Amino acid sequence: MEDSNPLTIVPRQTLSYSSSPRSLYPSIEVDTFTTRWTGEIESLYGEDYTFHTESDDGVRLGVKGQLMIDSWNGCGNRNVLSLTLQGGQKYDIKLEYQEQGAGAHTKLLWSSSNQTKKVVPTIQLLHQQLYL
Ligand SMILES: [Ca+2]
Repeated sequence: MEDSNPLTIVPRQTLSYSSSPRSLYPSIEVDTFTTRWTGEIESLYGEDYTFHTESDDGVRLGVKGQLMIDSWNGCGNRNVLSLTLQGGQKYDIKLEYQEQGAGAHTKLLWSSSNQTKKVVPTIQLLHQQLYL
């Protein structure tokens, strides 16, 4: 997949599919699909953040142009990434997800000393594009 050809420019939404994203985009297959979401994430505080991905199946997370979590061939993944962010800054972010079969879900959560662990809220995600 190339980033130059998004199929969908999505309204702001969380990166949390409790089932397959097919519920939102019925044109994709039930199994054996990949998605790529790109956009920006805006931090709230200048401090250390922990990003958490939860997915069935594989996931890759890139922040600031660097691949930070690479768990592409896993199943039932839970990954953690610690990163220092500046308050109120915007950072490029890319979340790729693949589904091989059976259950399908993915989530991007964050936590820091000033906020409890939760799905990254919609308002902190900007310029979203989704590649199916
Ligand atoms: Ca699966």
